[in-house]
Amino acid sequence: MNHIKFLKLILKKIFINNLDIIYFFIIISIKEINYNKLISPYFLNYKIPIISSVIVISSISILFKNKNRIRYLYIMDILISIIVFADSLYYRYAKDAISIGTIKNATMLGSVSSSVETLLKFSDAFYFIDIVVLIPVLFLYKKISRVDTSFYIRFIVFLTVFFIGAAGDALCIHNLDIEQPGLIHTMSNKIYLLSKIGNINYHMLDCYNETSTKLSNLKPIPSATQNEIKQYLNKKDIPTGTMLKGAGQGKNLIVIQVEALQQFVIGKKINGAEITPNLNRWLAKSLYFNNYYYQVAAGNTSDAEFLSLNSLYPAPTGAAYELYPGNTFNSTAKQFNSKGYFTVALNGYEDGFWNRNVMYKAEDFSNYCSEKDYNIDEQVGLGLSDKSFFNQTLEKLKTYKQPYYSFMITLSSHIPYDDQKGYGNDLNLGKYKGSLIGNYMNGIHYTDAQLGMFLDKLDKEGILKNSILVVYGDHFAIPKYEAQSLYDIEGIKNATDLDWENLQKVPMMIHFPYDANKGINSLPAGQVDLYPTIANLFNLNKKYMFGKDLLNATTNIVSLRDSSFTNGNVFYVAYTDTYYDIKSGKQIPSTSSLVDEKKDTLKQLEYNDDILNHNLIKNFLYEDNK
Ligand code: GP9
Ligand code: MN
Repeated sequence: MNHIKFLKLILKKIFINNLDIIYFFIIISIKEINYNKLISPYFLNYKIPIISSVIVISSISILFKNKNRIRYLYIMDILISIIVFADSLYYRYAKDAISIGTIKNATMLGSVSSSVETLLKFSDAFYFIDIVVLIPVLFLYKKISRVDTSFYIRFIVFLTVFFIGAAGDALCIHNLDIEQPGLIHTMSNKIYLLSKIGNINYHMLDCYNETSTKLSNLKPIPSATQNEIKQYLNKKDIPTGTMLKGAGQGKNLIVIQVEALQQFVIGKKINGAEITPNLNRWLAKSLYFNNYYYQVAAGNTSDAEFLSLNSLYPAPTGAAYELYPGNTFNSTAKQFNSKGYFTVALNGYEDGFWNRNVMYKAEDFSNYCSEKDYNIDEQVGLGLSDKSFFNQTLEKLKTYKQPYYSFMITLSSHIPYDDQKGYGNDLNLGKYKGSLIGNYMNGIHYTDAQLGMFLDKLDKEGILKNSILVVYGDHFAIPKYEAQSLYDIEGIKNATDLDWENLQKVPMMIHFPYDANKGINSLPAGQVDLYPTIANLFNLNKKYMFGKDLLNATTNIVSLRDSSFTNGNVFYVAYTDTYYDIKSGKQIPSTSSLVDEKKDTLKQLEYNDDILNHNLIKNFLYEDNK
């Protein structure tokens, strides 16, 4: 009896002595599991990595003496809570996980900071309640006399607990590595990765990858790997046809990248009025690619440029424009320069936004007109109004020596789309009035009107007789947290991930002089394909491009940065590892040819990252010119 009493006393002592760790373990596990519930209803079973990672973090506290142990746990609680809270906000905004790359580009994410209020939920207070409530509790807890065990004992206990947690983590990471080879290193599908290994492990892995990539980039890449990549790209360079080859030779090239122009508004009416009447009219006079996906990652607009100007994929984390301005590119402007073209990029916003002032030099534009080269006489949305931008740009175009290559980026239709009212012929939004999607429809309606006026003027001035004109959207307009409004407008019930992906298209059109070659091309395509298509039209070389010449391709695979892909019939959604049949909308099992396509997507992304990290285009061009 005495023994039992003694044992009870010991257990009570251990419990009270370690109440701080037990409390920390429970509260952090709940916060972490709650976050995982938000991001991933599919993977709720993956509690082991979450709990294991909390065990690892808790185990470190055992090394400290009682007083410092509480401090350590309290600081970790604050830190983890802030991270989980920030991750929740970011997930609601971008349906993605924060990485070091995202943080590096935080200043570029103007649209996130402006939408923080809309993203906040009352339940977010849950992440911080304990931190406040704990202050008096900790004060009382400190008063309980607890004996500090010797360091030797603490170390042994630490090792044991740490080992249990680390083993759980290692097992989960190992299993994921078998299921999705390469994902742990490339982190190409961040949200899926996070849902499978938990928030703490994900951020630790991100820190590890960031450091190890930095270190490994210091080492040269083996020449065998370089050759392998070069050969892979050389195969893509083999011509597949001569359709419209050289059709633009000697003509101007005018490219307009339109801010947040998403495909769903094309041809759509709202209360009887067309949302984009001008674009609809010009698409009918052009070669319209209606199955064109944006392929951007964290670099948004800048990624759309990077893809379209270089036919390379964006960086897996962060923005390529921020990360690789020191690289050599075989860019569109570089090739036009060597053909004697005048090359210019034009955007009415801050000179250094998205690092453009630096990056346009790397991309070889001989001229760059930014905010400082425009008279900011009217502001709509993010900056200079599209109306004024187009009017001033037209005057600039008239002064350029022909042939020229001009690349324009519009501005006004930037999220939150609430500044266009009164600047144009406003739409009657009815029930959509005041909502983000309603504002967007009116915002893009404004841009459409300005674009229409600009194109009509180019036509009237005779410029289009001697120019190839390309217009496309940079990325989504409706963020995933507003997905329901998009489904409602499209009449989609019980939406699946495929429905979401089907809507992630942007219109792309090529207009030829005298409206030649007009029609619709439904080949699955993406922004990475623009440059090789232009290369065919202007007889440029197609070297070191991941994309395909859309005018001479009969099949195509569109790979997205998170390693999702589509061949036009099947869509592979990487973040749930699911194949969908596009026509029936149903999930289908994987086949060997789908697995091959998946492998090819992963290979391309890996090669792309090697090219970016080791500046391989420089080596390739150097070898070619030897
Ligand atoms: C600014 C514009 C905005 O010039 O391109 O970029 P975004 O926020 O859409 O990435
Ligand atoms: Mn944009």
